[in-house]
Amino acid sequence: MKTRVTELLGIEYPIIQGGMAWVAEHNLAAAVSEAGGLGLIGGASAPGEVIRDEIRKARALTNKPFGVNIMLMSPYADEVAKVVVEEGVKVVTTGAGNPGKYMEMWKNAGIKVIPVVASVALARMMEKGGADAVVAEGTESGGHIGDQTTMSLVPQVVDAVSIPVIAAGGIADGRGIAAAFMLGAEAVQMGTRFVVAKESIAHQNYKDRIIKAKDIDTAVTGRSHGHPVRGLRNKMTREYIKLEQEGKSFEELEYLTMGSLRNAVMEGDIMTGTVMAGQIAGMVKKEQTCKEMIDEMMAETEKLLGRK
Ligand code: TUI
Repeated sequence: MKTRVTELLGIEYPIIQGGMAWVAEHNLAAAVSEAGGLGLIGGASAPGEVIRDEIRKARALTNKPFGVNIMLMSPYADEVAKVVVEEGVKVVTTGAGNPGKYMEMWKNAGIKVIPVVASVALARMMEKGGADAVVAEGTESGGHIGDQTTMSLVPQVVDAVSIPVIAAGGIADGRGIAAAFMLGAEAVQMGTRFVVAKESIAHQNYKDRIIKAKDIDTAVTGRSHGHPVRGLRNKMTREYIKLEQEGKSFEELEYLTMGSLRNAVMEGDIMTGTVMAGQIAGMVKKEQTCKEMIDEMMAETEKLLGRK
């Protein structure tokens, strides 16, 4: 299935794996790339040298292209932005901010730059700044989110820019991919489904919580202080939202989420940890290899789009 995105990135299938903090490490990224998609190493809040090591480990596992996601709220964003250049990474995606200040450095290094946006305004600004494509990410996504749904955001971004648009948020099977194509997207980015991949290092408790999730099981914390984060409901989200309703400040709430994503992903603490996942978790029902997931989804997509 060729699109401008598969051509731009030199990949077989129009599927990009989300740059999920803690989960998107070299094993998952290499497995997705080996299966014909684009794997990403999540820069998250890790120091530059940790990401350098991850890049080298991924390279040892695959000769296919992979990328790095740079989380712009990270205190190490500047460092990681340089490491990707030094290591000759071919694709960078960004999240949770405006990557404008790094654009020139990345473009000069020949890196394909794909910012994640949650609005038409930022998509337009990114196109002007030289972005090669954008990911339009709807509020159905897990983690840090914007306000608009994928269904309304994607076609509006498609109409506003001429660079290719990658849809994200609420997509976890061939029906979602086909629907995204109908909205004008030329690839999709998926996170939640890949969390439960066999190659994913997420703790079994985390995977099982996603597999058991129902449609209504996510909640959004942090709306009151402007950093909304979607995850699966648990003791932590209930407490957080209760305290937010009582008007507690970000500083007063911070203790609830310190190290909480790591605790959930690495230690399996799904009660008081942060179990980031998208609304589509209710549809993710089994652990498979990345190759099984991608082959199954592409067959379904091609059937629905009448291409096979
Ligand atoms: O970035 C994400 N998802 C994330 S980042 C993350 S790490 C984190 N951990 C704990 C608390 C908070 C964050 C977890 N999930 N997705 C991409 C994304 N970017 N979604 C929305 C945006 C976004 C939002 C506003 C991008 C730009 C923006 O405004 C930029 C500006 O300055 O105008």
